Amino acid sequence: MKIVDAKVIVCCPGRNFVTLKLTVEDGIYGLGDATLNGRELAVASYLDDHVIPLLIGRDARRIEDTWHYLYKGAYWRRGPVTMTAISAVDTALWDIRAKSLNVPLYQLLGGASRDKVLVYGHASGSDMEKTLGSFGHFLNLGYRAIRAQSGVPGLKATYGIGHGETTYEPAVRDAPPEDHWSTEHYLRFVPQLFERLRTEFGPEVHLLHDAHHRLTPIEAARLGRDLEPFRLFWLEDPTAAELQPALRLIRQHTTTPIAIGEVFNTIFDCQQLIEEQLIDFIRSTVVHAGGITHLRKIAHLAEAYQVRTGCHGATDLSPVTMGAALHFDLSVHNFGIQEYMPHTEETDRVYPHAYNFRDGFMHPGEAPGLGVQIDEALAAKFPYQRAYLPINRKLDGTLHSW
Ligand code: CS2
Ligand code: MG
Repeated sequence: MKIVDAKVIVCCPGRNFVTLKLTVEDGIYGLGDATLNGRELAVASYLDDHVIPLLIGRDARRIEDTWHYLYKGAYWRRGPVTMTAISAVDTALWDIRAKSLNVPLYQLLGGASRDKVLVYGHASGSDMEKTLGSFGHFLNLGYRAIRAQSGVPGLKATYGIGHGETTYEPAVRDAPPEDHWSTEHYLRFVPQLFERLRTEFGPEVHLLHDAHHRLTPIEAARLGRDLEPFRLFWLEDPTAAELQPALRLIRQHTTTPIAIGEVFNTIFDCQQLIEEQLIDFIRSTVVHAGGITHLRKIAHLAEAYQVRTGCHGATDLSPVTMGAALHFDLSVHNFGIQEYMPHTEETDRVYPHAYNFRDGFMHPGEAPGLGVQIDEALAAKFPYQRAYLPINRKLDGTLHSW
């Protein structure tokens, strides 16, 4: 089953996506997402200039071997560009293999461990009242788990807030916009928000929140403690986790569950967090953490330590990642929850897919492979447009994590 063709498709149906399409001798093709928000063309070049020449003629069934061929063969290890490129190849190979056997991918991953995949939606608003309104809207849509992000009094703009009715889409054309930040304002406000959410919406709904790497460990410990009465499902990225031992300090002070890992790209980025049980959920997903092959290794390590998965699923990951993640979620034993932000209608038309949402749960569908296709003619009508994530400064102008 030789790979005979490989191409990188870059398109912008509302936001930029990079997709790898691999085709084998008998015409079967597989897709892999290669999107790295704000740095898309670096991965496109990595694939076009360095990886694709190595793939033509290789046996598409040798998925594990190809992973090591690209990882060890590069000599230079890890990093988001390399690992996103490897992820795309790996995902496309799994897609091809499952299609060639005429089964949905999850059947090759040990089969279904559950009937459906719990997902969380994204409530947000520029102030407390609007966030409560948005939260009620998500409950009406059937979500059982909802992340809440709100504008903070005293700050002009902050992370995670949608504009009007539109889905939250952080990338902005041309130059990166600047947000402003005050940890003091934020730490005063967030517990009030969650107190209101619990009071108005009761004890059943799962509440989630993302601090987006902005707190020091001791500030994060305080926030976790202040949120304990409201029983969060998780507090995400309370602090930047390049420094894994920092999580020890947070753990000593709070029982609020912690989720980390959307920016990680290998098992080595979360090994200490998992082995010391410093987190409760690992957020890494298919596109940035080495594809299905590597993400399963992360999940298996986590299983031994009772850490559950909670894959990243923002709209800057294409429907190809969403499809792949849902097969992974359905099959892996220690699944926790899946993030879900529906894509724009144009994106869904470019990437027709079998996955579906009902009553707060999703399913990858029964189509062979990932169950996600690409309409290349339509994709060509949406050319790439350079875009950046915002940057963030403290009120005195110091650059801070966004
Ligand atoms: C986020 C993302 O979904 C999340 O939890 O933190 O929105 C993240 O900011 C983007 O994926 C960055 O590209
Ligand atoms: Mg996040």
